[in-house]
Amino acid sequence: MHRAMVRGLAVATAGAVLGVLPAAVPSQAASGAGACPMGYYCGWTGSDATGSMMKTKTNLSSFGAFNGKLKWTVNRTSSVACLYGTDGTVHTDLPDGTGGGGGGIYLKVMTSLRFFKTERECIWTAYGQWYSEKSPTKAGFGDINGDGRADVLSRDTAGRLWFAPGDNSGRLIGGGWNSMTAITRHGDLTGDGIEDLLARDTTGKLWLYPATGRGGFLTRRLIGTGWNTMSRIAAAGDLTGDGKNDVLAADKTGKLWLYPGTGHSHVMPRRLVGGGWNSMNALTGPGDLTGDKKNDLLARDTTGRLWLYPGTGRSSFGARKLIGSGWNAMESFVSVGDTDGDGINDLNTVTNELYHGGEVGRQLLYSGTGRGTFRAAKMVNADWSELNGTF
Ligand SMILES: [Ca+2]
Ligand SMILES: [Ca+2]
Ligand SMILES: [Ca+2]
Ligand SMILES: [Ca+2]
Repeated sequence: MHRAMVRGLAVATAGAVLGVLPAAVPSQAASGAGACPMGYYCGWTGSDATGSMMKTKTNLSSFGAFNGKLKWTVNRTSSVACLYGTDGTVHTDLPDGTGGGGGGIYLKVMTSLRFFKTERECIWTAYGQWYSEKSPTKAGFGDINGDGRADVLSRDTAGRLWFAPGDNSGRLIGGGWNSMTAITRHGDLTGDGIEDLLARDTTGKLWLYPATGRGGFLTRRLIGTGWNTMSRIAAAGDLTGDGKNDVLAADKTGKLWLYPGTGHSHVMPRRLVGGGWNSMNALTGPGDLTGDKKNDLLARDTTGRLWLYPGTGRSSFGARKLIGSGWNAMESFVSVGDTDGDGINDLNTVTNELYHGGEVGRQLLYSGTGRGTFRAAKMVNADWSELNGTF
């Protein structure tokens, strides 16, 4: 399947990713797309897979004799093929399986190719580039490796989970995370003072991944089963006032439940917070936003309004306050504490197609005032599209 990369891609990056790679070697004349073996990317000098055929299963720094001559291609690999042109054009070509293939005027300038697991790697890193200032106060949560900078976890469309420590770099945590139907953070649940990770798999098991404090995770522990009855799972730090971090979950009937953490990788019997939470389609725990040192909750309703639920520190929330409307233009909420270095918790978001008429994948910073409000959004990065979740 051919897809043009759009959304304002930085064309100038194309040259930077190319190293010294073997050039294409012409193959024998072929009479159709079927001549392209499985596992290969093939190109032809004629339309509809006619003329001379080139094939490759490795990156090519040059198409050699086929530079500027291709009229038709098929991708029989299991990778995304990224084609780069002399004019800076980048074209992504998804795997075609046994069928597909296609051509277009864009092929006229294409001279090199690289294979990746995800589309966004044609021009970007596999993870969203994340920068955070060192916070003068202990983040409480948001800082997985304990260096004072809030960290972000980024899942790519191939299911790899990446650790982004806040200096625009990223490190692979591991693969297979697309089997998780919910991922949330916010707090140490094991009692070692290091922030951990929670994830629900497709069978409804809720897993705790104890963090090492160095950006990695230890062998997971089962928290419980039956969590498929929950439409949303969130954590907001300690809500009960005992200093141990807790878990929140809204079930499919709209009840919001609080699972008090024991601080020993378990949760205690749940308590009902309230009903009617079916009107909310996002929950996120930003820490204390109101300045009373009690953790709060943000919830977005189905009309796009964002509500602040101030925590009482006694397993409940006070009267909610409206933050504003239009928040349905957010794909993800990233609540990782203070990220601009003033010691006050902030909110970061990633935009979807509703933002400014289609500006997908913008990472916005809403700097907290510490009084339950945010300053106007600042766009920090424009390259957070085509991810499968940011946590
Ligand atoms: Ca950190
Ligand atoms: Ca821990
Ligand atoms: Ca508060
Ligand atoms: Ca801040």
